[in-house]
Amino acid sequence: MNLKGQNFTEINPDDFPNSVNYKIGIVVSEWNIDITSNLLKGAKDQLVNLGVKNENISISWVPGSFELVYGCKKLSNENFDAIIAVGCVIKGETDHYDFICNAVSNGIMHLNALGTTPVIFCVLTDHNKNQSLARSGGEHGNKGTEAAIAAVKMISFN
Ligand code: DLZ
Repeated sequence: MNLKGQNFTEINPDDFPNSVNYKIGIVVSEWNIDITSNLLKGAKDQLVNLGVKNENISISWVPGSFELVYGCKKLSNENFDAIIAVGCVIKGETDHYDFICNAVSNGIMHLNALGTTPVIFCVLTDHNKNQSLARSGGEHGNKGTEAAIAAVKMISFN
């Protein structure tokens, strides 16, 4: 599979390996659930579009993006070929945003560096709700869709 330089939104499912037996775990944050449920839908729809069976897609919910790392760590000890972390952090008036963004991105990076199951980062880190809406099915597409493509690509990485 060579998709170098190709826009994620212009993929052809025929260019992908047979994904019928892939098992994917998706961990979703309840915080900003209107956004994260759209990201989840984008990811699920694209996985099915690429041939993954519905029954091989497992969805687990955590309270907020900070908890995504723990959720993904637990799933990485189970029998999944890839895990997708779905969250949405929106900047507020305090430094909370920076701490959560740093924690979740570093945490997921560590899971990838140390583990054997690819963990895909589908966490929006936006300055306002409009930016999040634009990236969860709006004018900038759906980052869940892109995360699904990344997951399938990483499973066949060698
Ligand atoms: C507390 C908090 C805040 C202020 N903002 C967000 C956010 O924008 N997105 C998100 O996913 N979670 C947020 N949280 C919740 C934290 O991720 C976490 O669930 C709590 O701090 C409990 O550990």
